[in-house]
Amino acid sequence: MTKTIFVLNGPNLNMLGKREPGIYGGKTLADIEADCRAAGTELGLTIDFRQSNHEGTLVDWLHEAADKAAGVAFNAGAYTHTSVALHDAIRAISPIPVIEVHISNVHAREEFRHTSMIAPAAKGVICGFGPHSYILALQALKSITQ
Ligand code: CA2
Repeated sequence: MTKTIFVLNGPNLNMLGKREPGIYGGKTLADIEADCRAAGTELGLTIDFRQSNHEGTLVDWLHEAADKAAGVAFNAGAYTHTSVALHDAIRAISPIPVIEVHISNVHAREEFRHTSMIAPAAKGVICGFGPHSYILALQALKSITQ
């Protein structure tokens, strides 16, 4: 049986490809989902790809991952920099590994993006490789999950 990986996306990521292509590139979230599904097929992973603009929904999905997923690739968007609730939810589903993902290099951007509330709870962080950050996270989850 293949492992299921949740790929969770937070606020405003549904706007990708429609605004600010200079920062995030031209791909839409649907394009990234298709890339993740193709990588999942190659890696032997089942991809469950979701996006919400609501913090509580993301908390609920992390809890759901504890029962249904071998790991989570998580782009929490701006909640990365603010959310104690997401930090706690990642801790709550331990030992399910959660990899923090960002399209942009948050450390090369505004100061407020340099802090992550979720990184201390995450297994690792991948940022700055554009949409390929998601594929790197899937490869890492493939290799660290049994
Ligand atoms: O680089 C990333 O993946 C981010 O998680 C993207 C978030 C940002 O708040 C994080 O600091 C880094 C933003 C999500 C997309 O926001 C858009 C805003 C306008 C137009 C298109 C997308």
